Amino acid sequence: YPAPYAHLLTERSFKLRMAERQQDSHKGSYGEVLIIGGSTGMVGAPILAGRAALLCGSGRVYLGMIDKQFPALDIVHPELMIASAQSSNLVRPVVVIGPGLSTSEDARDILQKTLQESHTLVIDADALNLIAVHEELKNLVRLRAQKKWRTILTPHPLEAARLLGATVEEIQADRCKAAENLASNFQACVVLKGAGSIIADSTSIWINSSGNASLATAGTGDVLAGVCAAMLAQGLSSTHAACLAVYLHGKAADNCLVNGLGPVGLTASELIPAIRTALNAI
Ligand code: NPW
Ligand code: AMP
Ligand code: MG
Repeated sequence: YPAPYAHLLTERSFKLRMAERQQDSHKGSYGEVLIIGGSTGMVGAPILAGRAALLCGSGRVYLGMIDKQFPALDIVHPELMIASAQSSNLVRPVVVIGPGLSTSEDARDILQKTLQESHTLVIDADALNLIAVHEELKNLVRLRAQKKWRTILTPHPLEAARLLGATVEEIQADRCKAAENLASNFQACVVLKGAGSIIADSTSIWINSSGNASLATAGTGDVLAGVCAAMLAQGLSSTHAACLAVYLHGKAADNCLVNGLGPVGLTASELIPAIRTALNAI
C-alpha cells in the first residue's frame, strides 16, 4: 500500500481536532450518546461503553438495556441514565449497538429498528454477529450510506471473519485488504481491531501505531465503541472519530504501561480514565 493511500496513525495525525470547549457552552453542546446492549450476564459491557463515552466528553449518556433485570444505577457513575432498550429514543442520540447485546430475537428486532432510525451509529460485537447472518440487516447497513448517515463498524478479527464469510486466518493474513473489503461491502467506516488496528473508509486506510497487549482483556472493545460514539457526538466525521478513538485507546494503554498498570492485569475499567487523560493531553 504505497503512500498516500495508506497512512500511519500517530499523534501528528490529529490536526483536525475537536472544537475547543467554548466558555458559554452547556451539556447540550456536546451531544447525546445511547448504548444499546446488556443482555443477561453481559450488563457490564454497555456500562463500560457508557462510562467511556461520558469520560470522553459526551454531554449526556444513556444506556438502553436488553436484560429486563437491568440495574437502576451505575454506582461508580450515577451520571449514566439507564432504561430498557425498548423504551429508548433512537433518533436524537449517537447510538452504539452491540456490547453484550446477544443474538436473541429481541436483540435482532432492536437492531433492525436502530439501523432504520438512528442517524449516527457505532455497530459493535453481537450487532455485527447478527448482521453477519441476516442478509436484510446487511442491506439496511448499506442503505444508511445512501441517506448519508454516519456509521462506524468495529469488528475484531473473528467478527470480521463472520461478516466476510472467511476464516480468522484469512482476515489476519491481509488485514488491510479485509478492512478495505468490509468498508466497500458495507459502505461504512470500519475499524478492524487487534494489534495494529486498521481504519478503512471508501478512499483510504490508516494503520494505528499506539496500543499494546495490555488491551488483550475483556471489555476493552466495549470501551472503544463508547469512545467512538463520544467523538461522533462532538461533531467529528465517522473516519475522524474512528481514527481519534482508536489512537487514544491505544495511547492510553501505552501510558498505563509506563505507570505499571500492565502489561499484565490492566482492566477495561482502568483504561477509561487513562483515555480521558490522553484526550485532554492532545
Ligand atoms: P480464539 O479464542 O482465538 O479462537 P466472540 P466476544 C477471537 C460481550 N462482552 N485476533 C478469539 O478467538 C461483547 O460485547 C461482555 C485473533 C476470541 O476468543 C459481546 O457482546 C463483557 N482472534 C459478547 O460479550 C466483557 C481474535 O474472537 C473470540 C482477536 C461476545 O464478545 C467481554 C471472541 O469473539 C465482552 O466484551 C484477535 N485480535 N480478537 C461484559 N463485561 O459484559 C478476538 N478474537 O466469540 O465474538 O466473543 O468478543 O467476547
Ligand atoms: P474486543 O475484542 O472487542 O474486546 O476488542 C479488544 C480491543 O483491544 C480492540 O480495540 C483491540 O484492538 C485491542 N487489542 C486487543 N489485543 C491487542 C494487542 N495485542 N495489541 C493492541 N491492541 C489490542
Ligand atoms: Mg468486543
